[in-house]
Amino acid sequence: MPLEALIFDVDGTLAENEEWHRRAFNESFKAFGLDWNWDADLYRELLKVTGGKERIRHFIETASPPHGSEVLAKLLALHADKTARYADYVVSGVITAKPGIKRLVLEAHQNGLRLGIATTTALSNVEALIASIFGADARHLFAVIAAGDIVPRKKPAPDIYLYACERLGVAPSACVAIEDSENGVQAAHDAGIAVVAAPSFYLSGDDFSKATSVVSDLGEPDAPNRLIAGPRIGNGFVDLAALRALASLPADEAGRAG
Ligand code: XBP
Ligand code: MG
Repeated sequence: MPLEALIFDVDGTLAENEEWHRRAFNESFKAFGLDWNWDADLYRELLKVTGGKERIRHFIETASPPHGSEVLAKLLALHADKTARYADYVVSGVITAKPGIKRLVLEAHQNGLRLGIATTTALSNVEALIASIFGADARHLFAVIAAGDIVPRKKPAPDIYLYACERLGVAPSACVAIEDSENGVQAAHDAGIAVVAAPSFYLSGDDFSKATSVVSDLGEPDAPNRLIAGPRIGNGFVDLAALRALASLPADEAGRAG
């Protein structure tokens, strides 16, 4: 099937940014008078639960921290505070794009592919991040931004990818997804989409066996990437030609769910 669309995950894929989410969560806990701290090891575990609100709820239900039930009653306010703090980090410019992201998005857009985003993070976070990476006109690069609570079941459910495909008007088999996590790969795979995975810092220990190809990052012509698993795509960097070749693989070779 000819490649018609690329769908990008956000956190850990466009940027190596989970550390800034973690800091924002901890700052909000403090601002709400909570003596909670999500250190890096705990956060790696908690990232198995996608969505910030869902992650806080899971933490309360499994770790029984002090004031848990009070926090559940003001979960939306706490999460809104965290979102505002994360946005401040994005606007400050400390969060930059991962290798190859800008190059691939612009190449695909210039060549008429449809671009989408499928993420569990809040819409405002996505808009802030893409504006920071691509500039004020960023919104026009992406035909669809599927984010946050737009679907009731977050990744690893395939819903957000199916929603993005429907809104893009393309069949899943005509798309390639770019992901950084097991949950994200699972979601795209179960939607019937071939996936290129570039594991992010926190999620490098995830199981990426459902991805078509696993690379260290998307690479640049002057900073080649490393193939971790699956068929080689591109020669040191992932470009449109490489993704077109990957999309034309038969479903079994591309590892697409039928
Ligand atoms: C990763 C997530 C998000 C972020 C926090 O999203 O699981 O929940 O950690 O963002 P992605 P929110 O699908 O882009 O990898 O607090 O806005 O949920
Ligand atoms: Mg991600």
